[in-house]
Amino acid sequence: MMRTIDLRHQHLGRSELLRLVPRAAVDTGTAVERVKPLVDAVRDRGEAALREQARDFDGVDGHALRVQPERIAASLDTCPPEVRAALEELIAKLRPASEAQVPAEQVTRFGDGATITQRWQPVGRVGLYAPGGKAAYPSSVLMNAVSAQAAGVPSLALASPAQRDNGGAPHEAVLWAAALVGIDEVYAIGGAGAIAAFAHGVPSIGLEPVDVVTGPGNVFVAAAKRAVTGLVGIDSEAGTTEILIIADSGAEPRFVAADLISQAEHDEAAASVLVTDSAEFAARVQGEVATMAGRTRHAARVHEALSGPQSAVILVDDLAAAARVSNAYGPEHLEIQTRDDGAVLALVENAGAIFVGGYTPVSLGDYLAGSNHVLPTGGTARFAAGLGAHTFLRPQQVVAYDRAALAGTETHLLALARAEGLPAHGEAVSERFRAAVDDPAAD
Ligand code: HSO
Ligand code: ZN
Repeated sequence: MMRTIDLRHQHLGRSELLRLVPRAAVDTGTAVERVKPLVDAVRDRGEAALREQARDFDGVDGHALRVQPERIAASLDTCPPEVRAALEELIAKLRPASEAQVPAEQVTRFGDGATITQRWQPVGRVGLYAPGGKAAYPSSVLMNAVSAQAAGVPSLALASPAQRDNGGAPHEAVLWAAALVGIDEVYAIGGAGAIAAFAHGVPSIGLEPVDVVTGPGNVFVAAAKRAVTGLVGIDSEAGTTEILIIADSGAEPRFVAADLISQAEHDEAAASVLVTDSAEFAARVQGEVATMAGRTRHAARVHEALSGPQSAVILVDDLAAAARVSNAYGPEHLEIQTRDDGAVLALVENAGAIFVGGYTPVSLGDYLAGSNHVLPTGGTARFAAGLGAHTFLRPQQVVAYDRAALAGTETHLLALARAEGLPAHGEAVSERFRAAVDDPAAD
């Protein structure tokens, strides 16, 4: 079902690998032109524009744009107990793992009276977007919300499209997640309009502008995030999900096949890639995929994803070559199932998150590992990290010198000020040491 790319007996450089690895093309740039008028309309006309967009895109009219806190809490009455228990377990594991992402304050000293303190300051207010329809994932709401809370963000708002069959409120599962994680500011606003509302604020419904917008969405949500970048920060333009598995003949073909299928279930454009040094193992995985994919609930979607150009089985000479292919691809999710996982892991550079061994499937990370499942896609793992507490933190350097320490810098500082032709910079230091000036700290 998956096409085979044979890279054996070739010594390919990084740019050749980049050309050969399968990759879905997404054109966010074109979508930006389409969403720009929607974003501008919300900026200029606020609530009226949001109501028009809800009518046009969600088929909902006259609903409450802000969900009452009592309604959020009451949603838990409809949450099956086993789902509630699982969401609570996810929160309990996400919290410590996210808090561990907050770096400790670091102080650098230059002698007694000079310190640079590196502190990590949370942003003040965050807007979390949760898609509706095909992708109403309470797990993703928690991944975003717990990260922001672990960072210490004091104000959190959530938006998700109004659902016609839920009285104009967002998807019920989104409300469960909000209730369990403690978000009481929720808006029934969807798509580009929600991103614009977060960025610009909507005074008539009490929606204050935010500093950072995060959360997954379709290409139009990604485009809207790009359109408001600069005015606010964003997490990333998360694209369609990807899994790349490095496996050798010591792995269990059924495990590998099941994991390739699990991510293909998300979307027809999802990418599932196996990289192996064993043609025989590859054939066994292909056999398992063919049997298992036919039995799964979303068989048609899985079939389309696995047989699409973005998915493939890649044959390589050895596991070092497998790691090179993976590094060129920069997968959102990388699984390693080999006889020596540690040795392969040591060769891995680019990946959103790495799942080691036959008993660490990506779906564990999607739900209950305690790690975050909002990860860089489309090769952006080369330079970007997954979502976490750090997404909501800014490093700030706090500089504090006393009189003696400043005096110790004067000669060099004056030399640099002269060299740059900026004498007032030097004066700002020399002025403090003129005879007539008393040391304010001395009395
Ligand atoms: N695999 C998706 C996340 C997800 N899976 C949510 C299930 N629910 C992108 O990492
Ligand atoms: Zn998933």
